Amino acid sequence: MNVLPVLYSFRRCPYAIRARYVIAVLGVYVSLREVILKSKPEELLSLGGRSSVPQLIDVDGSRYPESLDIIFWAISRAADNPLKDSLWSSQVKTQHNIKAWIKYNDHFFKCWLDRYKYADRHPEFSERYYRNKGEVFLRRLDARLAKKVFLFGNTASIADIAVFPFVRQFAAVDQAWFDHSEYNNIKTWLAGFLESEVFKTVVMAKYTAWEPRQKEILFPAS
Ligand SMILES: N[C@@H](CCC(=O)N[C@@H](CS)C(=O)NCC(=O)O)C(=O)O
Repeated sequence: MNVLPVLYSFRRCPYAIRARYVIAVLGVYVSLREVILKSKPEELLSLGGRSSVPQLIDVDGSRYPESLDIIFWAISRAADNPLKDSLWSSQVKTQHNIKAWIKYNDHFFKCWLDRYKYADRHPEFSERYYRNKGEVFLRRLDARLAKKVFLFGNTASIADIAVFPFVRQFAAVDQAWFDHSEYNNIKTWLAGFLESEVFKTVVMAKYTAWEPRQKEILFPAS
């Protein structure tokens, strides 16, 4: 049995980034295992079923195979941290809307992001076509951020944290285009995350691929 919950993670994966971000800001400790997707460790594969990252295995063996499961797990472990109330509203209507934004990201935006990023693998349409499709999401996000600093008010919710790693990728496909785009509210919002200490030094800290007998990596590192 592990002393700490184990988080299988991959540094650049947007799903893993959002899980690590919530874990980091809530200060819930896990043992981080960096995974190379092309050579996943036997310990992850032998769990059976899906072997995507992030995945969390709690000390009692409970398994959380999706980034959102991990985010809610972290919130449930942070009972004494007042920050959890701004990340996840206690109001049912807001909870519903937070989930709707995450769904919109995961099931609509992500699909066009992948095509935009790898337009050469989807030659049916041009890179610009895929970018235009993704901009439908960006326009809505920007309009929302014109009214509030974050999606649900003046503090970040899990919707912001779940979405920003994907917008980061979209922006990076053609950084010059993004920098000159009209999405000024998104630029400010995104920079707030990317330039934060927690993102730069904790969430995106680099680790070598995990090996079974190595020393445990405590995350978030103090
Ligand atoms: N719905 C999953 C998606 C996770 C996912 O697709 N992760 C990618 C890396 S970014 C992955 O593990 N790909 C390799 C695989 O699926 O085996 C979540 O929210 O955690």
